[in-house]
Amino acid sequence: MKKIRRTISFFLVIIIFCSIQIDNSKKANAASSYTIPINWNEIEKVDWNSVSGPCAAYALAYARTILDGYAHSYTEYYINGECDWSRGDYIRTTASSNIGVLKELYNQINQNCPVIVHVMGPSNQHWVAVVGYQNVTDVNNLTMDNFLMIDSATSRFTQLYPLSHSYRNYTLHADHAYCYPKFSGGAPGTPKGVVDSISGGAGCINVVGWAYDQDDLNYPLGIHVYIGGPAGIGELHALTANKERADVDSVYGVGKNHGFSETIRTGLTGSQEIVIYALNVGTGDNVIIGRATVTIASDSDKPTISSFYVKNETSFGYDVYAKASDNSGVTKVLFPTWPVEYGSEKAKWYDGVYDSASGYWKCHGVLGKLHDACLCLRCFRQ
Ligand SMILES: [Ca+2]
Ligand SMILES: [Ca+2]
Repeated sequence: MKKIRRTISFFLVIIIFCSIQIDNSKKANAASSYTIPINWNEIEKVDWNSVSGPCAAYALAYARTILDGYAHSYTEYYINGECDWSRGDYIRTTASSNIGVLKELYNQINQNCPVIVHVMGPSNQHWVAVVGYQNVTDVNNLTMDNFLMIDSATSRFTQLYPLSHSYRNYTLHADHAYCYPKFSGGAPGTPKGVVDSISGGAGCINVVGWAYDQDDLNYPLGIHVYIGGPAGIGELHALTANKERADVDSVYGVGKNHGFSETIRTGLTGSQEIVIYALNVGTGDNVIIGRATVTIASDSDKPTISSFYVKNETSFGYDVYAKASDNSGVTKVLFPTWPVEYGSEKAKWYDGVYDSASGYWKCHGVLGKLHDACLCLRCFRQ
């Protein structure tokens, strides 16, 4: 066996592919912002509410104008001194808390649905159309500052203001009421899901969230992440929502394994829109569950091998261990080897197996075969 070793190459190169074990300390903490596409020329035709009373019908007119692409008058919805939501195909509902309202706003805006929200001013109740969000870093800690509204109570209604804008001092109305179109949320049976975070890193993005489909709670739902725009425009990356999320189960009672948490490598850099879809099974439609614009830095830092060693030597083979690191994590380590008499053009590549307990990548070498004989004991060269 010693002879075999003398006749083989002692050079071994490791190639490292980056990404899964992201270094959180170096991850850009980008905030999410998104505004529904709006035809402002049409919104201007709706005008502002210069009289007291029909603010709800104005908010509905803004929302329908955005959805339909042409101007609606508040008079279409203002019947006998009341707003008739059904005439705009909107439904009124309530949440049990402020955060419940804000989460629904976030979800609906991601689906390009303007939401009409009941607020309270210093003296009067009021309705506004919420059409965007900004600076969202945690969907579980949304505030009114995160949302952008069209407010019929000002002649500057074509300017988006934060829902909590100081000139109005709005708070969410105590009844937690809001309205959205009947079709929002997709057809019956459409998956439900939330993206908790989307962030950009060096040569990668990181996405965390969950989704399930009521039609088959045991099915690990497909998640499509598009980098650089929505489906048809962006770069597609397919994930599966099958990681444990006990918190989702405790709220919705749908089983624990509906989460996803992935770092995704990409060659795209700079400011990029990320759009995330949950893929329907059974009845319903695919649905957008999150979107954000993040900054992706180029990754010019190369991976390194910090240590390696050989263990378990026998007359049949041995194990090689290597520790690798990179600024955006490591997904794969390949161990190539070749007999010295043939040269590196005969190299054969072996996948290393990652051991999370030790942090080392392992590859098993078998002595006695042409290629498998020579996983090197000594010479790791990067
Ligand atoms: Ca379904
Ligand atoms: Ca790197």
